[in-house]
Amino acid sequence: MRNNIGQWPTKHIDRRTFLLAAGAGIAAASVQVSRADEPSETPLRQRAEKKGLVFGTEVNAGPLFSLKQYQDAVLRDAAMIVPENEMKWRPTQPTARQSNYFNADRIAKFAKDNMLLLRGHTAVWHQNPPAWTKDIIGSDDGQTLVLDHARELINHFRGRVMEWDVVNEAIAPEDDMPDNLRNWAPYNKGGIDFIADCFHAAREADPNANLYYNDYSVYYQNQGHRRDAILSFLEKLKSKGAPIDGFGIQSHLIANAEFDENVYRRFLSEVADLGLKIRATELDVSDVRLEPDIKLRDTIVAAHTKQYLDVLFNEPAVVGLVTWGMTDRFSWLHKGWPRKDHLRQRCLPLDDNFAKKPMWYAIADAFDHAPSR
Ligand code: 9MR
Repeated sequence: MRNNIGQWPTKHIDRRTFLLAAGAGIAAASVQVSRADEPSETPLRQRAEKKGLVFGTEVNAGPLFSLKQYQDAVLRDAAMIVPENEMKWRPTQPTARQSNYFNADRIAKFAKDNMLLLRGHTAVWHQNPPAWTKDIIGSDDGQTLVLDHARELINHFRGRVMEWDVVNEAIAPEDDMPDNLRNWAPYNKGGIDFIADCFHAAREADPNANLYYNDYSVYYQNQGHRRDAILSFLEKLKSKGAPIDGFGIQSHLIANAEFDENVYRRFLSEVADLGLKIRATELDVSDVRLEPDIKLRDTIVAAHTKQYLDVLFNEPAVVGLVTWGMTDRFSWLHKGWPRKDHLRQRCLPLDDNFAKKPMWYAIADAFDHAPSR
């Protein structure tokens, strides 16, 4: 069945949207008197665990260690956390001779103290090398520098990180390079063999961590070229013997984009056929294309979340879901992709004041209806 969210009216809620919304438990969201011990309020982590899945969220050290409501929200709903920026290359190695794991270590300790699983994000990413690496990355020593960084980072967290995004966002068909790799010097010089080397380095640095390739924009109708490119890339990586365990699907969704359930279902099963686990690693739903009305935005965002997660959780290779934050208050989207009317986006499960939004109930409902693993 084809669901063209792009054609939903944005002023009035049509019957299909209403039904999806109702199915997502959105009615419950409008009941302001709900109590914490009611079944409808059962935390997301428990609902996920019941199905053999894991619910997690991205965290940022700033609010995590200064804002009680933020920390409470994380501890209530999440069984897994991933640092938003703290493990990236720029903050962890500000100069060639100096490593700084202060914030990343604090988050790792927080995970341990609270018995949360920890994802590592991310060892190899074209977007985040510190300024001092620029000339070296472009030179013949570039691949070695990147590999050494991956090795050192992953080794530092050995035994503490359950799963690493070893390589992030390496596919860019628009760059017109061999194998659809991104136009970045280490990829230009080493190709997929270099990426396989990154995975080998990661496995050596922490033999017990699960190793993921992480990427975006594989969900919608107009992203078929990226689906094809990523599938063939993963296939080649596997056939070269790279120790890769899973594919992280970022899931930065767009309310009102054209989503075909069958196309996405098929894509997930093709990834699974490669013997890979799948995790949605960065879910949020941008409302940039929607009219300002809050109720309407929340309803459409929740309905889209539910529709997407229902397809995702039906694929047995899927192991869980991580949202790119719990609360609208700290979403990257406000700066990364601002609305034209300058209103704040309502893209995450909790609003700016940590109240549950229809999106929270949509995730809850998707877990409740997910087949057990
Ligand atoms: O949310 C992150 C934002 O705070 C950073 O400025 C940005 C650059 O490091 O990265 C954002 O997170 C990205 C993630 O690391 C990879 N996938 C896309 C995310 C949103 O841009």
